[in-house]
Amino acid sequence: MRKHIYALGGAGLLLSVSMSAMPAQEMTGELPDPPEFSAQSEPNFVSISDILEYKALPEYNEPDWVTSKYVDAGALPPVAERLPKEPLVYKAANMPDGIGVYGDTMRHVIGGRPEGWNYIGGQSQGWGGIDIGLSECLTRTGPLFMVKADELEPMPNLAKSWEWSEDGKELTMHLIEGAKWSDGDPFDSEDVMFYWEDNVQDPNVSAVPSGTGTPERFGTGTKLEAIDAYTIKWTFEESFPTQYLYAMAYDSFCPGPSHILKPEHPKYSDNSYEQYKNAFPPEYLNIPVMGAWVPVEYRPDDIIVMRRNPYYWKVDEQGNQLPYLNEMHYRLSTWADRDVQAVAGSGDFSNLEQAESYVEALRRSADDSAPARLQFGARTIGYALRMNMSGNGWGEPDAREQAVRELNRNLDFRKAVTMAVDRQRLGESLVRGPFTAIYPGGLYAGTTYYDKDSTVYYPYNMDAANELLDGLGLMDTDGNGVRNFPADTAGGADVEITLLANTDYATDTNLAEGVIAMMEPLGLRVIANFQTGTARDDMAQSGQFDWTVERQGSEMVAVVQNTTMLAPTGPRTHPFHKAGSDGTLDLLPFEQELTDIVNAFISTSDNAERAELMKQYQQIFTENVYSVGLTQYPGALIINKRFANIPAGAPIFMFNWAEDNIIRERVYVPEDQQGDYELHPETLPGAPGSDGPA
Ligand code: BQZ
Repeated sequence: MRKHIYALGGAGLLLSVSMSAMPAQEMTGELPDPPEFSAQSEPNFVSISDILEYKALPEYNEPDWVTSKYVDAGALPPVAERLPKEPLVYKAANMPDGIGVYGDTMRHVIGGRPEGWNYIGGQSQGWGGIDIGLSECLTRTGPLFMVKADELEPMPNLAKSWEWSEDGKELTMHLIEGAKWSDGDPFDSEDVMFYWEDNVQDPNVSAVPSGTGTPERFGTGTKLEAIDAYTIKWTFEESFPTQYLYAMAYDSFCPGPSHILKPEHPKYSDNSYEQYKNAFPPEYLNIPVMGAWVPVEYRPDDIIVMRRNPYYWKVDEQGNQLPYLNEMHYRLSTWADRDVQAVAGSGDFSNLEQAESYVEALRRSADDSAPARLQFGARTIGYALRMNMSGNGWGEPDAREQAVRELNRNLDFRKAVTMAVDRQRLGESLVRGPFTAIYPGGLYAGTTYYDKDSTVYYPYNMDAANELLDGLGLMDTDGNGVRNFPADTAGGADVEITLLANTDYATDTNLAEGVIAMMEPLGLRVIANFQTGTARDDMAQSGQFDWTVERQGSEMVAVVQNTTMLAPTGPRTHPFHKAGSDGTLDLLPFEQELTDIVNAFISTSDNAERAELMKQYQQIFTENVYSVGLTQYPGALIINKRFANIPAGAPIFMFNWAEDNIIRERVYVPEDQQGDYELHPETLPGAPGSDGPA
């Protein structure tokens, strides 16, 4: 039975000092092992050189209709002239089903909506693989799930090779030579420098839509310069910070078409930053891309159709220009509908990531006649309750919000919250069975750098939780069942906390509602602030929240991807602690320790040292309840059975999402299984005769 210590007068809230009567060790407990759940298939581990190389081939091919309707008609140069000197060549031996054939479509269903095509200006295209397909980046990491652990390094992509200086402080990168944007304009270092100088370095340009394209992602003080059209040089403060090669992949270093974007940028026009960001609305078709498919049709709330890029700079070993698939659909629906349509066969692809859909998806896919195969991977989907840890103004808090942040910054408060969460019940509320696991926060169990002995777990314990809040002087002074701030804080009002969550996913809101309910016996009134995807993302990135419940990024799964986001290593890098209005980060001592560990991890290439640093990271993170882990479970790739070249063991989420991991440009449909799904057959983006409006 919980006792209330009624108000002893206006005792100030000693927010920075833990006052718990219960010794810390009594609150921790043995972390239960996750229920046994083995991934259904394992990758065939290879070297990067087994996957691809860059070389000139004796001849090149393209779909016959491109030759007859476009090249022979003089609308396009011959394919050999549309390709770089040494295209990126995918090796047949690494293609699960070998060299493919042209034709057919991949019908995606997505829950996001396109804001426009200015990805590097901060716009989202609706996620679900659209931006991944459009935005080719200097390096690539999605397919790294199939690369041998001892050879792990980002794959070359637009940067085809690189070498470090003797002292490891300079990295010279060689760009692919002669590649072109989908409108024929040359790709070169001008595109790279426009992205770096006028987007990443310009604080007025919102970082790429996921908020990750900020200077600190590449190290404090890092410089980048163009040596010539196809050579760039990075200069770092650290020695051999190979980590930053991961940041040069999606989503943080994917240059845009400077020949189209630069004239709209405020530095080169009379445009405002808002006008620059919105200069290419979804209706603007045939935006030049380096990706395999180009947007040719947009019907609001209905569909985005993309057609093959005639200048795509990748081929197979027989010289066939990729992609094999002529068309991409992105049906504008909901994320839950993506699962339903993929299982039913009216869609082709889904990342089964909402645990509520698992049982039905498994049931529907169990039948031999089911149109799609469902393949579970490791537990790489995880949710946490994250608290706004800024005490100096990030997101411009009012008095109540500031008082909540001061609570967030108090360890006893975070311990009380974490011990009020019944994780077993939370996981079972999503799906019963061997899927969900108790997740205490920090790095995910089962991934490379995880160490259970370094993981501190505070089991469900309502009595201890209430005792901690009593000890913080948060009393229910008006007897309405909700604790109050002390009289000298937020006017002694009820402790009300807003909880931001993404309504695009049932899982996000279900977990948020579970947390809200579990805070009631703790005397905290948590109020739902549920927003749709883009609005939620914008509010989270700009600090307009007290707490969020959200699915975490690849930094918790892969560690080497988005590493700088593991701690507040820069003013704008961390998901729930960015700099205040004065540009400074008011880190708590343990946050500074985490930041120092992450920076040390980035600065060393010694694997044993990196493993040790991540154990320290996990210990400090979980001991201090940096975020309140909730649940963790495996995702499953649902893909229509007609597609070939789907790599074994492709996770839906690890270094990136499956839309990147499966290497869609190599995926094909055998001729005898091709569907009649193309909406603009035998057309090219923007070229004369194409359906897509110019
Ligand atoms: C996968 C992914 C491909 C973003 C998005 C979405 C945004 C976040 C996150 C996922 C969607 C799908 O995730 O849920 O399965 O297809 O697109 O980009 O959640 O709201 O901001 O980080 O990737």
